[in-house]
Amino acid sequence: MSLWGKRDDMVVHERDPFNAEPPRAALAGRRTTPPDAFYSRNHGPVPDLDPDAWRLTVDGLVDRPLELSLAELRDRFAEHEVAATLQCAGNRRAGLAAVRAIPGEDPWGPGATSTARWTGVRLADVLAEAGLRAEAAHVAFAAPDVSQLADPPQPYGGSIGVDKAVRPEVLLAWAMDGRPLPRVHGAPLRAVVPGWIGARSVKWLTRISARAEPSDNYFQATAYRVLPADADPAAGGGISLGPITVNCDILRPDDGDRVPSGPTEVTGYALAGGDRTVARVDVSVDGGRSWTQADLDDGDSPWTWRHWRTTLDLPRGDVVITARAWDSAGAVQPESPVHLWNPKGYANTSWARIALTCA
Ligand code: MTE
Ligand code: MO
Repeated sequence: MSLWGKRDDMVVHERDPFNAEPPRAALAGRRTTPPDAFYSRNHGPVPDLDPDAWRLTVDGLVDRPLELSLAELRDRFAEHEVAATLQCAGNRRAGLAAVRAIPGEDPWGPGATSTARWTGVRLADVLAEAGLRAEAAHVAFAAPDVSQLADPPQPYGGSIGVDKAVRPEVLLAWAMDGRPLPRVHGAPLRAVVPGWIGARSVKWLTRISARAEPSDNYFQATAYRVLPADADPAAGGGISLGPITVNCDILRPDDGDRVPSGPTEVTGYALAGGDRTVARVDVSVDGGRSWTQADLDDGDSPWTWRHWRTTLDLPRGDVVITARAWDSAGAVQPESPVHLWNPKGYANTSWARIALTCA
């Protein structure tokens, strides 16, 4: 039986809370990810909110606090659509766990990355209506789901800087690919913060608070931070993750495939994050001594991944293909996950790698 309307071949890390990613093949060559293949990352049980009873509170450092029903949100603000890729900070954690164990965290593969067209209103418009005060420096999101894995249990939330919050791409979305948001993806309303780690795109949104400081929610203050390798993850500290850093993966062929030798099409995606764009993707069959530049598609918006493709002449035997993306600021993915290992296993942006057997 399919879980939460997802494909049967999803890699399910946990059933409850539901955490699942699509196989590479489900992402390959598709600009948007069908909802039945879109990864799902949940820290607690999925809430079942009655859309008629649901209200969004906007408070904190604003002149006119608001309480809005879904109908009021739709009537009072202009509707916008943004195509955006979400990527979990735990994407590719398995590559870090191979360097050194990461207890208590799921070993996500390459599939905690998916793209949709999101429809809703601009957070900027709602904040303007509420009269955002000059002393507001952060905008916090809160939701009713509670993680039982944290000790003590913790409700979900997070925040983004006000500079990002007032940008036109940041939405309060009620639809995904033109259909009502599925429950598991945050119905009736979620934040969509393109270019930032998925954790800031808070689902089942019930409260938006303008603040002088970042949210003190556990998932902002303690989790989703890159700690020094020798730190105790429960102690917090470290670097708070916001904008994504440049990343890519190989989507076809799949890791472990047996393929004929000779000219072979290799495809994948690259995602820049923040305000940057993908500038180039290099692909190598000799561990990075020589590189071929892949062809990149346009991407549906500045906030989506770009798919890339190239044809490589594969020799017989065991072949490792690597890929690395460069962004518009000249940053490139680091070679090895050894450079990136951190106690919670976030932000593995090391070179993409697949191993093939070529006959
Ligand atoms: N919002 C709430 N309320 N609860 C959550 O557990 N998970 C976050 C974010 N928003 C989460 C949440 C994380 S870590 C990610 S990566 C994205 O939602 C995943 O969004 P998706 O499940 O729609 O793919
Ligand atoms: Mo995430």
